[in-house]
Amino acid sequence: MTGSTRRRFLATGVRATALLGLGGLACDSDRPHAGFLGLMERVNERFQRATFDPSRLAPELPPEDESPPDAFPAYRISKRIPLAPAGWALAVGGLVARPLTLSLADLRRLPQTRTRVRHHCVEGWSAVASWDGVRLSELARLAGVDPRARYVEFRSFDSGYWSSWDLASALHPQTILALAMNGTPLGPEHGAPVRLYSAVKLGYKMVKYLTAVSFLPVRTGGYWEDQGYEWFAGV
Ligand SMILES: Nc1nc2c(c(=O)[nH]1)N[C@H]1C(S)=C(S)[C@@H](COP(=O)(O)O)O[C@H]1N2
Ligand SMILES: [Mo]
Repeated sequence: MTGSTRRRFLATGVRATALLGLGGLACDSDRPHAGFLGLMERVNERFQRATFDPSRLAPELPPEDESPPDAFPAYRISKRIPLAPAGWALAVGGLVARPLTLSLADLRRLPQTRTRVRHHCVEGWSAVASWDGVRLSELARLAGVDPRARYVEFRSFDSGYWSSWDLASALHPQTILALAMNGTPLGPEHGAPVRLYSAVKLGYKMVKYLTAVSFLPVRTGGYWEDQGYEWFAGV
């Protein structure tokens, strides 16, 4: 499959899974991934994990492909723009040898990487920006991730929005904690002070307004994932 065929195939899959999942939700609101649909979701995760190639880089786009700033939609679940609480710091923990508490200044001192790829939202829009920040693999190295960790959970101060990822996608070289968008510090619309950004996932996996990153032995869920959206959501 070519990249674009695969993307179209996956996008259709995501939409189908979302619809099926929401149907399932109506029957069993406490356990959206229970029963047959839960089984299908697990089969889907296995398939996606098996076909995910952690060494394959998504093509980086040239600067001229960047969408004008007002053409990059901002999306969040809170009615008002969430503002970082006083004394904000990012907690990195779970199955790690050295739990970390990182201020924005700490994150700025770490090696910075840029990624510029197309952003895909399941609501039907896409846009391009460049994102600068610290590779999640760098944080994993600093914290000393335990070999028993297989998943990573991301929490935020945006009405509790959260998501969880497979470890391989989280450690992909184009998965970063972004501090800047299009060369300027991240604004409050796009997740300041720090958000997750990645070339290998759909928009809803990239948690903005981060508070905590936890390495875990088991898979958890997420704000949209618990409402029936596909959990793996690879691009
Ligand atoms: N905290 C938080 N992160 C979030 C969301 C959200 O509502 N809250 N929305 C997700 C969705 S659906 C998308 S498409 C992207 C949008 O990022 P943007 O607002 O920078 O365009 O953020 C993702 N991360
Ligand atoms: Mo989205």
